[in-house]
Order: sequence, then structure tokens, then C-alpha cells
Amino acid sequence: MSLENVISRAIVSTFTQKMLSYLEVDTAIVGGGPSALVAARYLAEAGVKVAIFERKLAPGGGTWGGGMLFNEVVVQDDALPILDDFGIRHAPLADAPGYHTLDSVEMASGLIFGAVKAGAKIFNSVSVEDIVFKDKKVNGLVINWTPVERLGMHVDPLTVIAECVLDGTGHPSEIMHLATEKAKITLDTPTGKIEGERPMWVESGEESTVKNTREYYPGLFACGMSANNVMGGYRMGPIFGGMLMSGKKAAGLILKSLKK
Ligand code: 48F
Repeated sequence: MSLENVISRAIVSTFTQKMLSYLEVDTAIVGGGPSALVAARYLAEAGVKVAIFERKLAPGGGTWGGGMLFNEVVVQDDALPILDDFGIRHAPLADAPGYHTLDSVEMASGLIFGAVKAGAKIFNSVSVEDIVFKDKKVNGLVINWTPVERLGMHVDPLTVIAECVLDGTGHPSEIMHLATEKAKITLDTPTGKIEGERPMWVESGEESTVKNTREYYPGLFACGMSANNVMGGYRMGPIFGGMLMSGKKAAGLILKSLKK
């Protein structure tokens, strides 16, 4: 067999095996931003079969670019244990006790590597275009290749069955929108619908991101900016402690739900 053929066969067969074994998971996470990557790591570490489906070629979401492409971000004291778990370095801010800076590229790559090393699988360039909704329960995801989505190709999707679904899609809360608009689900929010993100207020946004990380419908959870959008929290810009703590909280809630 030619080496060209060896390489192609190896890739096709190992990817197929990987995809086959993740068509049914304990937890399917939509989006590979910072909150989702943290959730995936702690779930995988606890022995949960977890996969992330990320639309873009590179997971990491809004972490790479820091603030306005200055590739540094800020975190507060409370989030340091999570960074330390991932082995991501940080430095204290001399003029603002309790706050720290870190390199956003180290954070993005460290979170991705940490999640994968713990046993989470990441399927990149895969877009979630719908949910599986049976017997009034969210049962999984409907997926397609991002290039298919982007080019508007008329190609039917495939499905992934999951016990729990975590919406980590960031500001747009795409899965929550699908759930309320297509499945007509009433969310556990004041209006039963998505309340909508509010403008910038850093302290409030950081606090509410963690508070709003919840199960909003049986089997359907939200973390990170998605959770904040669902409950009408404020945005916070390039401070990431809330995102990291939201991911850890989501993992704990899902673990409890899976053990029921
Ligand atoms: O937005 P994002 O980074 O998620 P997050 O964990 O973090 C928010 C921060 O980055 C930042 C912030 C912090 O102060 O406010 O915005 O809430 O990442 C969301 C990821 O989800 C992917 C998207 O490409 C991005 O990488 N995504 C969104 N919709 C889909 C999706 C979809 N339908 N299918 C697959 N991936």
C-alpha cells in the first residue's frame, strides 16, 4: 500500500471510530468557548462521556483575542484555582489587588489541551443546527459540517443523542433559541423566554454569569455568556473569571443530574 493511501485510510478509519463512539454521549456541549471547555474538563475527569461540538476550526471562542486584539485578559482571585488546575500561568496586577492578567493565547490553548487531556472529545468545524426533542425532553443535537452551513448546501444533518445538553454558544444562546422557538419549550426564566443580554457592567456581569449557570429545562443547561443572555445579565468584556467559574459550576450541576 502506498504511504499516501496509508495516511488517508488511517485518518478516515480513526475519525470514523471516534465519531461512531460519540454519537451517543452523557453530555453534549455546544460551543467550545472558555466556559464550555472548563465544564468539559471537569465532566471528563469525573468519568462522564462528553463531547464538544464547535462551529469554528479552532475552539477557544472569544478567548484568543483578549481585549480589542490586545492578547491579554484579566481574571479575579476566585478563578485562580481553575487556571492552576489547567496549568495556565497568571500574574497579579500591582495596582489592583485581587486581579490578575494572563496571556489570552496561553489561556485558549491551555483550556483546549486541558479539556482534551482529561478525556473530552472536541469535534471542530461542526455546527449544531437543531436539537433532538422527544417526549417533551431534549434528547440530543442535530449536527452538520460548518462548511455545509456556511455555503448553504442542501445536505441533511446527522444526530448525536445525549442525556444532558449544555448551551455554551456565548452571546447568541443558539440552543436556547432553538428550544424556545422550535420546540416551544418554556424556560425556567421570569418570562419563560430568553430575557436578553444587557449592556456592559463588569461586576454585575461577572457575578450573574455564575448565578445564571443553571438547568433551564430538564436536560438543558446553559453556561457562560449564553446563561447570562438567557437570564438578562450584563456583559463584562475581557475579564474571564466568571466564564471559568460558570464552566465549573455547570459541570457540577450536570454531574448531579446524571447521577439522579
Ligand atoms: O462566546 P464564547 O467564547 O463562549 P463563553 O464561554 O465565553 C464568552 C467570552 O468569550 C466573551 C465574554 C467574556 O467576557 O463575554 O464573549 O460564553 O464561545 C462560544 C463558542 O460557541 C460556538 C462559537 O463558534 C464559539 O466558539 N458556537 C456558537 N454557536 C454554535 C457554536 C453552534 N450552533 N454550533 C457549534 N458551535
